[in-house]
Amino acid sequence: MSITTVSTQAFAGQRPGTSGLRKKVTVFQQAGYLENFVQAIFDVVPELKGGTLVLGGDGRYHNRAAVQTILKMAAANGVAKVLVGQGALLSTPAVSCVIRKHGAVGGIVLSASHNPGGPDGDFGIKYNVTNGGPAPEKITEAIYTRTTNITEYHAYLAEDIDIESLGEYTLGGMQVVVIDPVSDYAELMESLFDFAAIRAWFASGKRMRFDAMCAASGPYATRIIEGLLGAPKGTVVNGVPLEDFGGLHPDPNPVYAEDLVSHLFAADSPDFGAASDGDADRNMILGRNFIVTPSDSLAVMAANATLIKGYAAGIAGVARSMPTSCAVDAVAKKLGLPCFETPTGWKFFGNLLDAGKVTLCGEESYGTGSGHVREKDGVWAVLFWLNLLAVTGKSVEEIVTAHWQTYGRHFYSRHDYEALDTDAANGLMAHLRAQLPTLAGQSFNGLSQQWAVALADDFAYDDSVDGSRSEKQGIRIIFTDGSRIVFRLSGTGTEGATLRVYLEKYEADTSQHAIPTQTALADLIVIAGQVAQITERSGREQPTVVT
Ligand code: VG1
Ligand code: CO
Repeated sequence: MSITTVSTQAFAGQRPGTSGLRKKVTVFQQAGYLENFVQAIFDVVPELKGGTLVLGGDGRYHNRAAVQTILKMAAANGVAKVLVGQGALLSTPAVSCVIRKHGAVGGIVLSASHNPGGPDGDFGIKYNVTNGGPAPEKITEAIYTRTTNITEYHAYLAEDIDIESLGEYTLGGMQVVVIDPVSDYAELMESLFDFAAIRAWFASGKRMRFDAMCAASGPYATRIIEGLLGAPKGTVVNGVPLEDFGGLHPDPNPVYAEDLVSHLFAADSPDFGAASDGDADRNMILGRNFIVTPSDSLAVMAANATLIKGYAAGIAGVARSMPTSCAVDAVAKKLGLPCFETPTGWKFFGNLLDAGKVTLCGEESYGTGSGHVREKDGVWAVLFWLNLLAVTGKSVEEIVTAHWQTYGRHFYSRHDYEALDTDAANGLMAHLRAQLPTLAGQSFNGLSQQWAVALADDFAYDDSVDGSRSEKQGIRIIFTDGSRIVFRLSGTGTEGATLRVYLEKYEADTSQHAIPTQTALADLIVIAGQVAQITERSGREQPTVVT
């Protein structure tokens, strides 16, 4: 066999963040950088030898080159079979679906998700385990440790494989199958949702706009929504994945998906709008003249789950990441469902889903999903909402405002301060931590009321399934009325540090529900700025992105 062993030197800083290792493309283009990380995966997961690996990514620049490198390394490391998405494409939820369906040992996702792409943009790599979900911290830490002392990697010497068309090849003793990225996933969606009802909804003249943001969701949305569900051509826009996402920022929020928002707020607006991110695991939901916050979307899904085919028998429980609003908690309480609060990042939901403790999970960062896979799933969430619209005959706005009437409204916003000086950001967090012992009991003056702190801590999570503990997951300040301010630093950025400030206020009084969100949160915004000394320490008067 023509296997070569290449000596290599460890690179500093290969510790995966919230969702894999993300760096500038140019960092990954250094000789050995990708190879070291991939070899560390093979070294840490010996089961891959003789097993099946799933491989694909969000279509961004450098994916194709990385796939060729990884295929050769997989062959040299004794992998029996690789299922690779045609054109190197597989959305993150599709990787999860394919791992589970085909009994693979794991998968490698090549994605930097919502980060911009192209030669000057970002690249990323993430390992998913046998349940289809992101590797838990125990494994990501082992991979990281291995990268710190790696001295060689293995590769099979061969020509590149044609991954642009479906086919089967052999690379040494390894079988390579280039698979259709959509078909397994589409079949799973059809098993969960009432496609006939959604088809009838479109046939009745209802209109939708799905913005795939020139990223991975395009082929999935086009095949399912325009194909299987009969929506008119043109329903999916920006549906062809481009290596630089057309120069756009594939982050589905009102700031970066502004074009979609303007369509939904125009005179002849469609009934329903949606967008997804780079790797198609996020979703944004819009109605005519209406934006649904992700935290509310999760709560609405939980409250209405039994109306949806795949969840008609009821859901076991719900989980949300700590900074996500407590809207879903209110639903769980009323329906008598268990409700879990986990650290940020989908990897923390895996154990709960595997143990059958929860069915629906969500994050404030436009991520929702269920036990059908082990990743958040953008197109799934959109189909869930479409199914809900179809079976209720209601509009998005009617569904959400009725939800608020029943459960109260959790006003919610996230303020991001991007690309801060890393020392300044760390200093800000240290300053917050230093105040923790004395914050509880203190009162802050708002514009119209006093805000007394009931609890302040650095969130730690004890996994009830495997007993692992994750500390320092975000500073939370909880006020006596349940309102919250949460501070944490992003674990997905590639430039300096990003401070995320999460703001939440509960309002039971229906007459107050139409207040603009930033107005409703005005007191908390001021208090957050004071407690964290945001302007003094960051030099910023305003956040870079408000969602
Ligand atoms: C962000 C979000 C988090 C999400 C993660 C991965 O992480 O806040 O909720 O799970 O991105 O999503 P951070 O550490 O930057 O806050 V994706 O779609 O980028 O894989
Ligand atoms: Co993503």
